[in-house]
Amino acid sequence: MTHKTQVGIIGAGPAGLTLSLLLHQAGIQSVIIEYRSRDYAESRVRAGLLEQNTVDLFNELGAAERLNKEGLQHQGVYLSFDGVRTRVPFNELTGGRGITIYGQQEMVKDLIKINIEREVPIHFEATATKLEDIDTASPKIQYIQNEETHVLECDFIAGCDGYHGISRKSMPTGSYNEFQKEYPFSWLGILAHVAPSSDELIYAYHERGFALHSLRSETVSRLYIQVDNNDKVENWPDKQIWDELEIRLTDNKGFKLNRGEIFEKSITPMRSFMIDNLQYGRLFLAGDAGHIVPPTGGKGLNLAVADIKWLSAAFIDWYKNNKEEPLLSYTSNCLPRIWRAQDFSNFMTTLFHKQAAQGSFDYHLQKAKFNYIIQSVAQATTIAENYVGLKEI
Ligand code: RFL
Ligand code: PHB
Repeated sequence: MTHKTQVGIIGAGPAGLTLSLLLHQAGIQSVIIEYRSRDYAESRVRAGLLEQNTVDLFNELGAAERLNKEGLQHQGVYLSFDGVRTRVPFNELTGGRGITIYGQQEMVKDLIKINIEREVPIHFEATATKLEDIDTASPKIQYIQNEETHVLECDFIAGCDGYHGISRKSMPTGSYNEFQKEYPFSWLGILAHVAPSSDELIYAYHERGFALHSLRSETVSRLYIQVDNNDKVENWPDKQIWDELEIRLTDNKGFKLNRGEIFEKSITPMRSFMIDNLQYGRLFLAGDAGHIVPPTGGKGLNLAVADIKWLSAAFIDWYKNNKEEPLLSYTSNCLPRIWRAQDFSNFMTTLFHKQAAQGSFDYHLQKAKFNYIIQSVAQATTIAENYVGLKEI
């Protein structure tokens, strides 16, 4: 079957679902093709940290009712190194800005519900298999659903299909350069039915490796520990995870870890990935399809939403004002912000992970960087403004 729309969107992650709502608000049609089932997309556990800009956009879209009710607002973050803990107060250092903790899967649930209420078509369990004619005015997405091949003809294709999707791979060789950094460690992340042991997030360097204390609600905690790249979830019985978290998070401020039932456990590799061109012809990439940051800065989802802000504005200008320039400037408008987040994510990753022998030259450099946060308001402000997200994106 062949059908038509104005913007064909591949992927019902935060990027694709936000784009469709912004286009709908402007009276522009779109169709989303999503490989996974609705149930799977709504239960995939990932991010939790939303920047102010992201929350503001969901409010503008009328998609923040539950986020405003259930999201947890934080005005600071704890950073700890070898058990010495400091706090970076965002509100003091950034003129009242902060972050909101709200699970990505909750946000995806909200966005899917609102898309469906607004009658935006989402085809679940539909796999985009081929992009055709992307350098013409009538690009096409070939996809398979229920073992049948379909074609979606569009004016534009938005590749919001994540790192493993087909959009980036459909851009011709030579149309972009790739930059990549693989880190020699991964995160073992858990969700547990237990009250958070801290009112704000804690990022901790310990000689046994990094640990992060995050949370989802008054009764659910989200915690991570650094593990080796080839480690397996099966190697980590629950008690061992709690013991390790306790060792790594213990500090000079009397931290006490609450333990509870672990109901989710997974290992995520740490990678930085970047390309220097997000457009080829009528195909535009947004979110993880075009860039990956290690999760230490909490930036991936926020970058995806910020890309979409630019992309939707450019589509709207094209349809409403007959202007092509914003579409042609999409890449150059996005890249500086993405590189800034790449740098911050790499900074946080190298500062808090165990990479060098305890007491070595590189260890002392890490520690000096941490001490500088305590010594210098300028350095603490640099961290605060990057962490909450720069206002101008
Ligand atoms: P997604 O969410 O990967 O969505 C892409 C969608 O495309 C679908 N797809 C296809 N559909 C049709 N045909 C095909 N051929 C397809 N190929 C793929 C997929 O099924 C999927 O539904 O990309 P998007 O929208 O760009 O969103 C990016 C974010 O998901 C990601 O950056 C964040 O989760 C990163 N991240 C964090 N970001 C933050 O801003 N704050 C955080 O606190 C944060 N913590 C994290 C994170 C990511 C983590 N992991 C698991 C990688 C913590 C972790 C542990
Ligand atoms: C999370 O809550 O899942 C989270 C928070 C901060 C990060 C990464 C993940 O830097």
